[in-house]
Amino acid sequence: MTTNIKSITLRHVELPLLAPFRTSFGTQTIKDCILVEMKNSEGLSGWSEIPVTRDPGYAYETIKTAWHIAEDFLIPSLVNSQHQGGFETYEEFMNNFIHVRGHNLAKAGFEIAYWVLRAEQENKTLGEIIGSKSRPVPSGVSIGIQKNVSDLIKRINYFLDQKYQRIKMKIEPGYDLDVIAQIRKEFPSTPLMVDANSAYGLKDIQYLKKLDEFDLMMIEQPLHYLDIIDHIQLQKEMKTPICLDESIHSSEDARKALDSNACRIINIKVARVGGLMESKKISEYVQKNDSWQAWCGGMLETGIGRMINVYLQTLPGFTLPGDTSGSDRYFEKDIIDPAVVVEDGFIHPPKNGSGLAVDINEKFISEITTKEKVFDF
Ligand code: OSB
Ligand code: MG
Repeated sequence: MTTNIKSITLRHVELPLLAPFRTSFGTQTIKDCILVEMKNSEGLSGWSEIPVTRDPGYAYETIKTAWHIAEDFLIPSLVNSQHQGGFETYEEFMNNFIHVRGHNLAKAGFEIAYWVLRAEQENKTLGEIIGSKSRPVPSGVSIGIQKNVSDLIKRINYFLDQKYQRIKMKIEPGYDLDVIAQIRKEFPSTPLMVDANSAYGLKDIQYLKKLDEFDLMMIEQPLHYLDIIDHIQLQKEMKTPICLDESIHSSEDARKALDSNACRIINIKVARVGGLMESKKISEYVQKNDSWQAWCGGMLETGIGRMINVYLQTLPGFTLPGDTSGSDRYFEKDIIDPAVVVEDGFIHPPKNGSGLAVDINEKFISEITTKEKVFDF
């Protein structure tokens, strides 16, 4: 099926978070991102989200770099190809990005918008178009660093009452072993994991080994954000599975990390790995070995990015609860209708409809848009 792109609109939106989200790399109080709206010649729209922030705390990409890469390279290349007659295949579409190295978050925004638009054109849900069968998605929650342990306990109870299926707590030096020990004591059988966001180094191996005591599902990204090699050494010393997030930028990275035993679990973030097809490849690769698993990470996405994550996780390789929580965990009001809800620990993706199969609240989006540009093809 040919896709004829008529226009692309970029919008920088800002949505206040209900509570600040603190990690070892910084504190976020506002969710900002770039929304991509890709329109075809029949007036159908494919929406996606580039989950960049103002500062390069999690990834090197920011609102400004993603806008620059999109405006000056990705979109002009798409315009040029479109003038030679639309996009016959997915490969034809992706070929436009091979002359840009890196910048996966920006690229993924267009890759996903392409699939959502294709889904709209073929009257299928995004899940169907990426080849998955609908199923309820088990939901976990990621809890930021709190002021003290009693606040953290309150926060965990609040989410367990809502039946979230696993708790992830952020850690950093000084807020780790003691805190985890107290949490484990309070919640002896709760599925629990920790995420260090690269706050430790090889010098901490003996210290990190002590985490094996707490029956954690995994430790996420303990070492440097680009490292695979040092994690091999750490995983050799630890019983607890290591999960890599920041270090994995492609299915090739995932293959190298898993094959070398740098980790046994991959946190798949669709933006970080450059799109839905790369994510699917990783989810297929982990199925080659019984001791490997994958789950879907989060970037505090708006409803648009959140629905994309929901459909992605209906693929069979996603075997653990992910970080996709209900919209009400982040925002007073979401930009989609209905918002994402967690019922008895599960999100139920729409089975009928096309694209994301939810309404996009364009009026609300225009109220929270701080910069907008339309690129006509
Ligand atoms: O490391 O997984 C992470 C949020 C922003 C940047 C990095 C991370 C996170 C989360 C939150 O852990 C996941 C979510 O609730 O969307
Ligand atoms: Mg992480």
